[in-house]
Amino acid sequence: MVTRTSIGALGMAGLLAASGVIALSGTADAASTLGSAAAGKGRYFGTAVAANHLGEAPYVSTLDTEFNSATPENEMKWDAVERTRNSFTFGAADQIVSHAQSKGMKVRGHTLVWHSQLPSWVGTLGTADLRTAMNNHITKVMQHYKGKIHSWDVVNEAFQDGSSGARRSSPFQDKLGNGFIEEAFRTARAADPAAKLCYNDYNTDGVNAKSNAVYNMVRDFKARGVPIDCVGFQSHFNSASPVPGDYQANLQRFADLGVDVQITELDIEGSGTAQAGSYSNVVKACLAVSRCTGITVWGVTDKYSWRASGTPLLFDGNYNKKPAYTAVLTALGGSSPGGGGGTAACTVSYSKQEEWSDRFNGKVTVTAGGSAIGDWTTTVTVTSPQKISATWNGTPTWDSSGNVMTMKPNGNGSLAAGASTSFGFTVMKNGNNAAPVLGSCTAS
Ligand code: G2I
Repeated sequence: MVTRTSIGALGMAGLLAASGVIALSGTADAASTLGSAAAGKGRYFGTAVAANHLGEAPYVSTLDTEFNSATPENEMKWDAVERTRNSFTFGAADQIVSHAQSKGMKVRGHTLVWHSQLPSWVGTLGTADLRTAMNNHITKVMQHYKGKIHSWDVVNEAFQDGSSGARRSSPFQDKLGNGFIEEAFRTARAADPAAKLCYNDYNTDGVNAKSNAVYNMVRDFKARGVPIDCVGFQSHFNSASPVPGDYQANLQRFADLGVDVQITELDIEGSGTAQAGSYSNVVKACLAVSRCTGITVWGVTDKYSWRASGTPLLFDGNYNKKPAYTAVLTALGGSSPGGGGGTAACTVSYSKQEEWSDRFNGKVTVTAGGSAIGDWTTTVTVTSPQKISATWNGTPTWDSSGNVMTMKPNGNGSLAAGASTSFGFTVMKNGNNAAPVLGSCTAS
């Protein structure tokens, strides 16, 4: 492979090193992101967010570009905000809430009363003390975020798996009895009357013994005037637990009780067209249920998923859009720039090549979609203070920051349907080893 150093790149990078602006390709239009496409259908499209990734430029740019709702993945849980009794620490959760608010995103609150990620002191309390502690926790956390949280998971995962339909053992269940759920919802309503109050669980996505038990509880709450506004369906799927055939019917039967339904933690293990098809089915089911108000996926990128080896999310570890992304966007009625009605005219993928202590080489493969293309363009964004010092097999131009490279072919850019070509570049790390972010591929 012939290496051709781009003088233009070096010059621009050197001149504009100070600006530090990160930008994605400027081709996005109203319905070309998950959030904007969902908004067009009157829904939100959110993701779980982890505060410790908010310093990673491609993570943040993907979050900000694509999503219009955020759920703190761990930062609002009991062990994070009240590790010691009545001593509240909101730093990491506040970071996510302020970031989301500054970008105009909604925030889902997750979660107030849950048996897991519960500090051990809670389990040592006697009944009366536990009741006080539970209500104090709900009240203090909700008051802190009053007016900032769209929906709260008030109680999470209170039912057992399997056929019993019974409640799960927890300090709350074991000491306060079945009534703890109702009490938690009443306390929550008093603490922030504007927030939607949700019950959230997994393995309740189809009609089964566990979802029947939740259904009966919600029906009882509605009949007795216990405040509940929504039910969250976590929707963690894999080959052993695929999207149920009666997923939409199950969402609908809950909606028919007079509550909103939300898909709260969606991820689907797999890859390629199979994964894309499952994602598409979930989105279509939500759109078919008028009270399904939004979808949250459980993370931005496969590499930070709680089950990363199952690659269950919409962006791969290098923040490339996966087929599942395109399927979701298409199901939401959006389309990728240059996407020609859902099937991308061309796609791009990134892989890291050789690496040295001070630099690494990247390779971008450009692949034509189902039709031949005459030309292509894509962008590569690096994180300041990184700089691209050399390129090969392409013709680069640069934005004013020097961090965004627009790459076109050398000469003839035509590709037959399904055919690929690639270009390469060297990234000077300057202390930062983040992977570059690719923009969409545009074909003509
Ligand atoms: O397990 C998947 C989800 C099921 N429904 C409730 C969700 O709250 C739950 O999220 C996961 C997070 O995605 C994980 O990130 O909850 C896990 C804990 O139950 C989270 O994992 C924990 C690890 O177990 C801890 O070791 C780690 O310190 O994440 C913590 C923070 O990174």
